[in-house]
Amino acid sequence: MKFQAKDQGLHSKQHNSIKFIHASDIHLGCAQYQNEYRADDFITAFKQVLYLGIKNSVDFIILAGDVFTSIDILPEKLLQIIKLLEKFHKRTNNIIPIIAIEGNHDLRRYSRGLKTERTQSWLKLMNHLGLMILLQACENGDKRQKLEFQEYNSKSKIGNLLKIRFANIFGTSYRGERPKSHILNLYNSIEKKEDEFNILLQHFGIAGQMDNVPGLNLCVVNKLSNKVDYLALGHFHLQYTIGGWIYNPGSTEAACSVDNLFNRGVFFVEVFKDANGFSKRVKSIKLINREILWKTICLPFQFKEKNKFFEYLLSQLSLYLKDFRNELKPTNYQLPLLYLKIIGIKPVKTCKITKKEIRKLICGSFSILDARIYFEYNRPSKSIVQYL
Ligand SMILES: [Mn+2]
Repeated sequence: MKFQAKDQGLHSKQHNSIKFIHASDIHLGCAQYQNEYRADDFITAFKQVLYLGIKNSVDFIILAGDVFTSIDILPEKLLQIIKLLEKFHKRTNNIIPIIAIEGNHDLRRYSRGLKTERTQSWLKLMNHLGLMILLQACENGDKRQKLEFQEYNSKSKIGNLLKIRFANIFGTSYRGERPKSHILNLYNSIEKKEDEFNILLQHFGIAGQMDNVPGLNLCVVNKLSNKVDYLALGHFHLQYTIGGWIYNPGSTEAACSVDNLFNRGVFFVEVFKDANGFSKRVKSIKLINREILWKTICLPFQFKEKNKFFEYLLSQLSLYLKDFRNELKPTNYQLPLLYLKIIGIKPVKTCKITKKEIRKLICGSFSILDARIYFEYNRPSKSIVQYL
């Protein structure tokens, strides 16, 4: 596999420009709500990332961690991902490397409730197979040792720095909530040359970008701006950019229900080099994700019979879902996923209504992919402005 992007008609003819796609938090293998089609949505989003790479004739694609959602994945899904990557490299003559780092989800230690001895990840397998380039430090077992960037060796498949034309791509794995010292280590280890464009791949969030989610202090991270031209982040699932050099694209599919409320996508970046230095153009591209519906139903009185409750539920939903009666295939992203909140007066206990039953009833009555049910009884409907 050739890592040096050669001009084969696919890349831009200008050697003074570099193009790349920056994506993050793909969460491959996510089997959300135990729905197989939903699991495929995450692979479909990844497919779109790869397609954008081809369409824009990029020099490389960078993935800033959480490429896989956990170490548990069904063989069928893994095979699907491997085949997708093989097809991508074949179609592009191996000239668009996919460069990744491990996020906290890639490095999960738990497998089916059991804690594994050491951290392991599917990205190490992808790296071994030559389907992705995993930027990681060589394992020397001594974490106190100074961080050193070593150029990726295509034979040993080891290294944490990849050079592509005038771009240097540095990357390290996620290892817990980063202390300030990590930024200092990065600062001391990264070499900055005037005529080279430094990209740093990291999996952490910046404090203040998401409510109630801890992150690194911007003042600390800002120190890197002398050494780094483009800080490619992942971790927070919503999109943000800071100071014209820090970029976080957000998750490619909604890995949890709140992700649906965030602005998310991928970045298409073009870097131009001229006598005055570098200039860049960063475009945020939205991906096509599964249609999501939010609905709140308020129970106006106490239901005493299950059948009456179900009748009411269906009549309320049919007003809302009447347009979704046409038969769409589950693979079609327009077939929606429904988030249903039931509020108002709780039916009597003897009704024994379960979420499982409601889900079955709704999925059997309307053209939807799946339904998630939340009971929030006995709250005044007025106070509920929006879901979540
Ligand atoms: Mn994530």
